[in-house]
Amino acid sequence: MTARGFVEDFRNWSRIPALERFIRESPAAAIAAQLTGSDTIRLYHDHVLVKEPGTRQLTPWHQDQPYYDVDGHQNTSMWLPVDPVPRSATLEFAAGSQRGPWYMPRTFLDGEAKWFPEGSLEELPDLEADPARWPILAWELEPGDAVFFHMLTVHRAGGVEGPDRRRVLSVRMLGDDMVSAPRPWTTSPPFGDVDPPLEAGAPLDRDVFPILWECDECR
Ligand SMILES: O=C(O)CCC(=O)C(=O)O
Repeated sequence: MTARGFVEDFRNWSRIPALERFIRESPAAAIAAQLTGSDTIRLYHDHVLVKEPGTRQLTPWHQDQPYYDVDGHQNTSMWLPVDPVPRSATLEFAAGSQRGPWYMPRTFLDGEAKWFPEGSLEELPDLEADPARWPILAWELEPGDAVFFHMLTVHRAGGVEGPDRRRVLSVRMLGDDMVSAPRPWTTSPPFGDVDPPLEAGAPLDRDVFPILWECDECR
């Protein structure tokens, strides 16, 4: 998907060996196991997010899980930049928002409700209007740094100033209590190719969601 200078791509691990190697062999999945308290970590998907130089476009406040087709709480996304990311262009998180509720997912450019029907989920609160309720956390990052966050954490990212690109790999990972939540709409990213399809509440036991990490006693 491209929105002006914001270029995204998903689910490339099975056709790019270096990406698959990184996802399987880096410490990311072991860190995800520790953070989520899980015995097993599966890959949900990889996601590349590039902001070309001078892309002023903000990524607006949102949660990720309402765009997906998974339920459960033991999950995390790693966001790993390969360029230096100044405070103005980094991810910002509303601390505590991972406890829920789920907020209405909308298209970033025109605020359209393409997923859950209008009125079926709460709208995002005005976070900046209530800084005591919603402390904002954000870090300037160097290549090799990474932030991990829950798929319900409300977050946003700034635009990019000047001549530099902001290239990021995100790895979305699922822990023990995560199950399939089929949707009647096309999710972002789409998983219509999962064969055979998963029932609601089923573990994500398919080759497209490989196990990346298991505790020693679970092997
Ligand atoms: O990289 C960005 O601008 C937004 C990232 C984001 O929303 C995410 O990784 O979930």
